[in-house]
Amino acid sequence: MPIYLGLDCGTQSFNAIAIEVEDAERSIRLQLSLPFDETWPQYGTRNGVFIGDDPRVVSSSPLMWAEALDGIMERVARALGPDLPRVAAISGSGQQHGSVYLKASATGVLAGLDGRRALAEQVAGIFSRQRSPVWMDSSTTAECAEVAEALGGRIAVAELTGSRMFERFTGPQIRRFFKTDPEGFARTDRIHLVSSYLASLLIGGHAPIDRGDGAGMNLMDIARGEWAEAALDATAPGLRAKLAPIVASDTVVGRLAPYWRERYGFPPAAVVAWTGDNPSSLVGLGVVTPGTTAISLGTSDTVFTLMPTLAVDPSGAAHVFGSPTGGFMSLVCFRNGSLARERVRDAYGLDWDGFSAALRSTPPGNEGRIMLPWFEPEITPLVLVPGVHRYAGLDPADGPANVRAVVEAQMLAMSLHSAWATPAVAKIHATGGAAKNTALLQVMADVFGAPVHRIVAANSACLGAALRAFEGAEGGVGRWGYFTAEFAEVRGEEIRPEGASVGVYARMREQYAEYEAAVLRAGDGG
Ligand code: XUL
Repeated sequence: MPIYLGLDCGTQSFNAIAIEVEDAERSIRLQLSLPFDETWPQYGTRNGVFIGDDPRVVSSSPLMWAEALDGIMERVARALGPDLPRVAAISGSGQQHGSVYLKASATGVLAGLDGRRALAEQVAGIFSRQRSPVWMDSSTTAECAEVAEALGGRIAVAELTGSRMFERFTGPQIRRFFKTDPEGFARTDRIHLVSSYLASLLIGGHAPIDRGDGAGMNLMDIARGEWAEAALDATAPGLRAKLAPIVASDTVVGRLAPYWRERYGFPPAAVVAWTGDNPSSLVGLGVVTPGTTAISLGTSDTVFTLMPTLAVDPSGAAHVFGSPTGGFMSLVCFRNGSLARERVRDAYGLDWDGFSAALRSTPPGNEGRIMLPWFEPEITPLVLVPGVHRYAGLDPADGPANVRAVVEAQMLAMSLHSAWATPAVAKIHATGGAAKNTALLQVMADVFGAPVHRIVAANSACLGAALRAFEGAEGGVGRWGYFTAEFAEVRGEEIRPEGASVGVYARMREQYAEYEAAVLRAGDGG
């Protein structure tokens, strides 16, 4: 039975999931997770990154990622033992937006990797920039403004690239490198994303960038899936020549280089294009048919929707990336997620059971009482100065009413600010810590007017990579729905919307939008 390997270079750890798939049989064969700080302490990262003297500058080590790839492949080989020759295909996901800068000598080094010597030792000299900027970097505000200005403003950039200029996106990061270290930029022959860099190490040559991750750069024409010349020109001179071509996410970009056979005994498995962790998660969460949306309830809450046709957030708050299944995906992020829920829980001295009981003891719609839950600055809508606003007699002393108010506010905001992403939500896959809470998922089902399924996915990006390895190598287009749901471990019964509550929330959403608009207009929110 063939084995498909998914790798994931996250922010804090390098991960692997191997699945076995044949006809009706499918199972997870192996799961590994190696935290960078503990496994490779010699690099001195904290939570996988370096924070600069200026805390807006956040980077990691591309050499550490190479060593981690080597280390995880070694452990995978050991764990699979005599079954190693059954590895048919490999794909991966990388933290989005991060970039790796290589000298011209990299091409020869990649092509000549020697199985007798460790990977990191061989690639140590190929970088024209020792540190890779990562998604946590927010130091490029000036560069964002410069490129936006050249391209006709923030909404024009969003229409062209899928997102307005964001500090962490690769284009502004490249521009900052060009401005602050022009010699380093001139020495750079090739700029990779974390995803395409790691794929390059696997195939022993420069791998292309996939449409999913390419959309996180502010450099790709999102509609055409090709480099946007105007964005390249506005970013840095001669950039086009330093970038790999863009390919569809299910492209086989090569085969495992001889290095991996010589060193660990891997077969020449197909390598399917790596993508970003968010597109990969979309698949790992089983969002493979239009109308399905995933909602991840974590530190921040995130809404991911699969979009067969392109739509762009008119407010400029959200992102559009390429979907690995073809088409597009929206990503809308809300910073006041579990943090806001915890603040309310703690304010009334509750535990999570008490929080759920409070939700159950209050009526859907909260008798018209509404909260704007900006305990921290908010991403969607953009709120720079935090503030919690209460309306229609919501009494700060009334614990249960405030519990319901924060949950309803979050669900209403998610529904309101993801409504531009089409098609309408027909089914929700809920994941993340708070998805355990059935009373909360009932509010979700009622606000969205759609059934909710709870998904247990320990590492959805990594699982997505394994599923993509299968799909890309076996040409399994159309078979996604056939097995993703089983791997994504749909747990528990479906939580169905209740008709009367759906109507209550449809009216409440209008009211919520009015309150929100009034605060934003008044500038209280920043
Ligand atoms: C998305 C983003 C993060 C990174 C790291 O835009 O910045 O989700 O992909 O996970």
